[in-house]
Amino acid sequence: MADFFKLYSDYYRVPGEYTFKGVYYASYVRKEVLERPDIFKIKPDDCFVVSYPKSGTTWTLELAQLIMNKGDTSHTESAHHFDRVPYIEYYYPKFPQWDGLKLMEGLKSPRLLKSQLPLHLFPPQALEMGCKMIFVARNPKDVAVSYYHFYQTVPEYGDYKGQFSDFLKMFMNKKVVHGDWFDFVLDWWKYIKDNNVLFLKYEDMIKNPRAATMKIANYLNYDLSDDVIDRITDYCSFDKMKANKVVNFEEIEGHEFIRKGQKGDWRNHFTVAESEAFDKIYEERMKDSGLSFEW
Ligand code: PPS
Repeated sequence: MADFFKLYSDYYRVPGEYTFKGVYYASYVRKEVLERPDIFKIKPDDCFVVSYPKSGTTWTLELAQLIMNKGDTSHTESAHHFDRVPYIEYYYPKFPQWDGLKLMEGLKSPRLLKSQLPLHLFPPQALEMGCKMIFVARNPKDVAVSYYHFYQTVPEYGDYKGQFSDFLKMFMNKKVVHGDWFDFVLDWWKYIKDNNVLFLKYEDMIKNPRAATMKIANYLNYDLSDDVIDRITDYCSFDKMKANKVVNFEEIEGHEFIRKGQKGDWRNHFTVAESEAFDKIYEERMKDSGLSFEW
């Protein structure tokens, strides 16, 4: 079954590809910060939302930011999501305004920050300082599907036009940007279990979005009224986020960043054989972790 996802040597390469300490990256992940994480001037009251791509990061960040603003939407409405929430390792010349390092330096504390760095490349000073951290994870089949659509629309990944089956092979062979989902989630999971990290699953958030808002508010120590919790939850509902021009990427033609927002879209993409082969690898990789996901 290992050969099922065999990758051919002519698989798709992202612009400026490089591999750093076992993780595959495109040029938009600034190599300098991987080599020198001390460049980040972390503050003890920084709060991070950490995730593997396509796991519900943007949703979680919007919820957290509104909670930190006690439900006041004026700040959230005032600028694009990427202007308000630095993605700390991001730098892409086409969008210089979203330079993560520069943006985080200009923010007032307490800062809300996004990172998709694996544990071994995450700035260690943030862990030592005990910065607040919300980790959001999603079942890897839906992550692969969401990521496939993202690859086709975002300039950072070049001009990708592959089939899903080819993308899945790259996903299973650590050749998508940010590397292997299993390595990423399982490494972080070991840390999360022993530390004060809020761990959220995308599937739980979909099932009970209000509970997710409550969990984030409690974790960040914001005592908000039921009415404010309801308003924040509603403001960040899928339909409202999809229609929200400062979250969805209206300015990039053809880009559907807030796409489908469902559990189980993988059923529309995986063949039965792919799903069975994936399940075997999933069982093998996840066994003994105590972590499981709903499909
Ligand atoms: S990224 O690019 O890594 O930051 O993407 P990320 O934000 O982690 O994940 C994008 C997926 O999350 C879905 N999404 C939502 N689902 C439900 N409710 C809300 N409010 C919501 N906001 C974003 C988004 O549609 C992507 O999933 P797919 O499956 O592609 O629709």
